[in-house]
Amino acid sequence: MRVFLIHVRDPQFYALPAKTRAKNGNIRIMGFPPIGIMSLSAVLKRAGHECVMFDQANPETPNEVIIEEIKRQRPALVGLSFLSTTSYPYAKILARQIRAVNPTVRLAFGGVFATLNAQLVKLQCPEVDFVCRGDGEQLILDLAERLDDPTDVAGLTWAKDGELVHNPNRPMDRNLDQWPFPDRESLALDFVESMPLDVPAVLSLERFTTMQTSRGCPWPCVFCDIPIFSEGKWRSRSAEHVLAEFEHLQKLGYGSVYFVDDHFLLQPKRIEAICQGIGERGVRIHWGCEGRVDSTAQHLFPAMAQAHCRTLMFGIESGSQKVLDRLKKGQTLAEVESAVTNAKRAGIEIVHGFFVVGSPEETVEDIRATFDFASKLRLDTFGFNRLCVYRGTPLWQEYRTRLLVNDAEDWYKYFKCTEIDPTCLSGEVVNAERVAGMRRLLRYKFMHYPLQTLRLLRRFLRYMPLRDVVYLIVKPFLGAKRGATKAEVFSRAVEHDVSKEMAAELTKVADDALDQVAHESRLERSRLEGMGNGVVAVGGD
Ligand code: B12
Ligand code: SF4
Repeated sequence: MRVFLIHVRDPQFYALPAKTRAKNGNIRIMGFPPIGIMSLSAVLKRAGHECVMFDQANPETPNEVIIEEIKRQRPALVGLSFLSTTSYPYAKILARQIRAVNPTVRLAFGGVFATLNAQLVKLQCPEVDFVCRGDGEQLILDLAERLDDPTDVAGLTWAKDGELVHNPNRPMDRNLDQWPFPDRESLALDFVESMPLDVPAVLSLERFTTMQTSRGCPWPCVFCDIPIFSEGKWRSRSAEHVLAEFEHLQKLGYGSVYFVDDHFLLQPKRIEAICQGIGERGVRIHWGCEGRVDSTAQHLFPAMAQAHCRTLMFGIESGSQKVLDRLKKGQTLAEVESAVTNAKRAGIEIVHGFFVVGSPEETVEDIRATFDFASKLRLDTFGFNRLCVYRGTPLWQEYRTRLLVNDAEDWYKYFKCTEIDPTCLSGEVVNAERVAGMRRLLRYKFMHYPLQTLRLLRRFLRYMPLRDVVYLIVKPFLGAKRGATKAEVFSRAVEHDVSKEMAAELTKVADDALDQVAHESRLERSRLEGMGNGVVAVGGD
């Protein structure tokens, strides 16, 4: 069977060095590869199906081109994969455009957002035949076998005789080693490693990809839907399987890898075996991962550094214990300090902290405490995002009870907490504190950790023009927001605030206005391409 798989992105979440091509002729994109569809493609191909992938980060395959290909190649099934609330409007538009030209092709949605909102999505998008929930590997194989009567396909939400059918959940499969490595070589794209896109810096121009070595997280942080998506379980691939993938990637010429695991640092024995294997097998790939600060694997940070772990990212969230407790983060400030110190002592080159501001019950003093705390930590990089809420998280559930959101009307929207929660500070105050806090933090870093800061800047300078690095540093001191500058870097993420706002607004647009928005965004895209500054779109998390 011929299957098309499309990774639907909102254009805010990648950057495109438009004029650069890799040695193999591929277009180079700064962002994460679409590992979801790459995983499914490998599974389908192994089972003898034909699979064609499209990533919407590729400027050469906008909706119109994909639709032409559907008309030409007539796949039996088209799977649309998207991650989050913000890409759902784009997925809807594409699904409608496909349905308009082909009334019979089977359309399927999958990914975290679709999983957590399956029945509502199916009702809102009748043109989509199937909403696929949870892991997709076995599901897509089963679906391909039973396109005409998917009654027995677990994990599927569909309609029969006009009635919604919600098949039972698929039991969680712990054997992740059974699946082939993702199909990374079938898209005409190469990816460039950057910091997570809210830190607008290119770290390495080596061929970059992502890997998933484990799935899920059992903690109860109120703003996160992973525990619900993963049914509170953590599952992992064996060290042996991970090492075999590393060797495979090295042969293909990859130089850097980021793990998209929700919590890599969970099982010390597995980490130890991976690090040991990397040394024994001569794997030279640089890698990065995320984990909790209360990990019991911290004695392995030196082994990780030795095994080429260059980047370690912690969800620190706040410098106020009160706020951490409100967010049910289950960690203490002391744990944060010791994890960051241990990671730096171990020689991990870049230790990153994710923070949020604008949390419920957070005061101005709490925000200031957060920036002061971040200043004193030996972090190399940091991101301070406004806390957002979306359906599927415990916080959304709380807001429902408090009548701050209406599940029936708001389920596909996402909100900054400051917009809807009266226990939050206003958006203006949070933003003003954030700008002031960043200034203080940068000043502190330059004065107290000059060597660490200079080393990092040197690293950025290897891959970014000087003027862009300078802009990155002085931006927090400039005050008022500026529009896009000519001096944009590989990543225009320094400018991404405005586009992010626009993407968030799009989640609130009524269905019938979406097509107009899509048209405008195409025009905007052409405008950016025409600017010729080497960058088409931007990202941020
Ligand atoms: C890496 C990542 C990113 C990367 C981008 C990744 C990319 N490919 O472009 C970056 C940093 C850019 C990013 C950005 C954002 N992210 Co993010 N991201 C993740 C993360 C950590 C991993 C995703 C991943 O690669 N998974 C691995 C692959 C293998 O899994 P998968 O894609 O889910 O696919 C599997 C199944 O879902 C299924 N499947 C998927 N598609 C399909 C299709 C069909 C037809 C079928 C049958 C099955 C199927 O099969 C696959 C294999 O089992 C997830 C957390 C998570 N655990 O999912 C958050 C997550 C998806 N992100 C999230 C959010 C909120 C965002 C942002 C909106 C953040 C922000 N406020 O700015 C943006 C928006 C991005 C966008 N819309 O494009 C939320 C989504 C929550 C929600 N309900 O909306 C998550 C769940 C994290 C969280 N708890 O907060 N993100
Ligand atoms: S924020 Fe991190 S630690 Fe908390 S539940 Fe989500 S993945 Fe787990």
